[in-house]
Amino acid sequence: MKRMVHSLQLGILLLAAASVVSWGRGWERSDDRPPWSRGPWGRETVQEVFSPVDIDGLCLWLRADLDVTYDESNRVSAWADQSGNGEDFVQSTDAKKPVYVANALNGKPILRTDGVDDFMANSTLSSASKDFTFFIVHEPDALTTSYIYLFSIQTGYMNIAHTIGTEKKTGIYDGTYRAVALATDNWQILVWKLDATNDKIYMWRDGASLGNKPYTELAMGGNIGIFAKHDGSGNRYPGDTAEIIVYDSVLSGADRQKVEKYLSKRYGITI
Ligand SMILES: [Ca+2]
Repeated sequence: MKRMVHSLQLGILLLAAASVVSWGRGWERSDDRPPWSRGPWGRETVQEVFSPVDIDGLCLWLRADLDVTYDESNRVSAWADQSGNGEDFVQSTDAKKPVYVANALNGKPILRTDGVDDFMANSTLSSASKDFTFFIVHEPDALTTSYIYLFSIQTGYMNIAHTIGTEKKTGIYDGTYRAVALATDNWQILVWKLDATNDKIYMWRDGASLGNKPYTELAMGGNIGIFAKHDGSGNRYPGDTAEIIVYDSVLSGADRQKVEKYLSKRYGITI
């Protein structure tokens, strides 16, 4: 009789343990929230699930599937930062708001900008670092305008495209246009690594190196704009954007690949 009680108790314990494990994995596999907002068991149970917050230096993280504020016409007034720094981007003028489009890329939503007047602003994001790594998942509609900027500070810009002769090049403007590679208008994971120690910008598209160019250090601060110049006054981006991740550090090759794999899996973009 005593042995039966023991085995009954053991069975209950095993059942309880099994339900804790499967609940924890369920949280991780859903991948609906960044890890800091998940339950503690979820984070500890499955270590192999990567999140951008796992790498030091994350200063901005915008995802079109989280914390996007839009009205009945899908016009976006706020895109909330997931890095934990509260660096939300906003737009209060209806005509300048991007449009939220559900189920646009691998079942996930995107923000669509018209290239006419749309942009979003942030006046508080700053960093003492001169090293940065940018990841932007986007698809330009067209590369017809002379200059197209995705992320702009007052002294520099992440170019999607600018015209050199008859060619459209992607790179950076740091006081000088640094054309790293030909621009393309497909869905892509584009990476800019701004290395202040070596004074170089390195770029990758879908995990493949695009090469490098000299780079003069830029400071992150002041008015910052996405989808246009920092003040929205020009060089606007017509196209779709799914996710923007920025570190104020130079990522190692292994860490860059972790982020690329994470984005590739989320959006079904082959790297
Ligand atoms: Ca507009």
